[in-house]
Amino acid sequence: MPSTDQTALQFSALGIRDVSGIGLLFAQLRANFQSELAHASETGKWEQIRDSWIASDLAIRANWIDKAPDEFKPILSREHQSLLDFIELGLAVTRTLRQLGATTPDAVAAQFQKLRSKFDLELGECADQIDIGVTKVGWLGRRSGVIMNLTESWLKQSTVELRPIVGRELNALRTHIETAIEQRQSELAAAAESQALARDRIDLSLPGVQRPLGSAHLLRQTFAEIERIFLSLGFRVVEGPEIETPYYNFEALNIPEHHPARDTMDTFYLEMPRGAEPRLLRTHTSPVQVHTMESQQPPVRIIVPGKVYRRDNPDATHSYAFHQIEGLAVDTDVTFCEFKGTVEHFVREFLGPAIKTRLRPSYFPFTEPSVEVDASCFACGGSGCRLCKNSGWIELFGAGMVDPAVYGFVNYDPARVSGYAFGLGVDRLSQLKYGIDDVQLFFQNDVRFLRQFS
Ligand code: FA5
Repeated sequence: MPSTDQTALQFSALGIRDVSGIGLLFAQLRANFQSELAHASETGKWEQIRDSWIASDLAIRANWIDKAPDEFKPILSREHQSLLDFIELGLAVTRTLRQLGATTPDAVAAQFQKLRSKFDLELGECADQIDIGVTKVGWLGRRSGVIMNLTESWLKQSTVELRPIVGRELNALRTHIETAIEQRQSELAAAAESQALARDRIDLSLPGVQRPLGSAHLLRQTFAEIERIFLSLGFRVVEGPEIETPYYNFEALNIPEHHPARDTMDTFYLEMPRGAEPRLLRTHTSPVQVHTMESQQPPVRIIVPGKVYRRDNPDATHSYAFHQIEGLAVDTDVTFCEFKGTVEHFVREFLGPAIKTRLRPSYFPFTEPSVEVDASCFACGGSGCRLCKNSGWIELFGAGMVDPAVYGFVNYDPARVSGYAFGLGVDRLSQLKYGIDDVQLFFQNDVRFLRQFS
């Protein structure tokens, strides 16, 4: 018998090093006992088995518990006790009631009550669903569960008089076991769920995750500001292509080939297939004047925000890619007065109500007369300082009345319509307004610079 063989060994000879080894050892003993018991019911050698396991019990105490190192003693005692319970239960349920001395209804009831208490104790010690599973198999298992054993040895072997009582008690015990297991299972599931909920609980007192919020680039803010002013005057925002033909960028704006104005607007040309019409990056937003007038009849009141390109060397006031907002108003009765009033209104809105405006004669091929719009210096109020180079005035942008020659390119009747146009350099206006001495800062993406305007 392997069980007794093992129990005859000293604990140190078992080669056990940890708690799980002890668990396995006792699991093995339980399995041995059960198989011997199954065999005993067949052969009737029950008394022999009982005696040999009582001997094992004594050997476990003497050879294992007493000889084990102190740290293993408690677990050995616990496992030993549970083995004894297991043996006692096994021995009880495989004998007949008569063998157990239960020959009256009260004695039968007492036997069942003992089992019920045992079961309740065992179930109460179940810590998780696995423990419950083991208990369930032990009590309800079809092959060698307690109920199955009771049916064979208690019910089937009982006297005719006691059988109804045994049957009733057995049923009551089975129902009790089933209900109690179910209840304990749902208790454990609920406990596990509330534990999980507690683990996952959102702690509202924790500091939030701070995500850095971006903000519009200063140039975008200037665009928005300028658009707001002109939208309030009834202008519409339109956009046009950045890749243009020389016709729209120059010719239709009254800048024929070899015109000296082209020298100030050299740009980047695209590589095109041989024979194809040349394409360039627009040097100003003015071509959108032409596109718009081609596609609609007056009245036209548009502003055109966008990117433009020139072959300029980068410095504090120049970039090869920069931004403009074009303005165009054409109708049957647009006067120079309306032009001047609009420009003055814009400058006051954009730079402040105290700012004065001055128009200075200038030249653009597509406006006649042409002007440069100057504003009184907002840094010194007009008395002269470094910003205005002691002139008291700051140059803001170019503008003028639309040259009648341009109407010829878009099939407008110059005798019937009149209008004005202007071209704002958005980068330069932002530089002026916010005191930025280098236009390159707009394109370097240094957040220390950008944050100042967030
Ligand atoms: C023009 O581009 C005209 N199309 C403006 C215009 C429109 C006049 C309608 C009349 C009627 P100009 O070449 O001056 O104009 O450029 C306009 C503005 O663009 C300048 O005042 C300046 O603020 C800005 N600018 C020009 N070149 C650069 C550059 N390389 N980098 C940054 N800003 C520039």
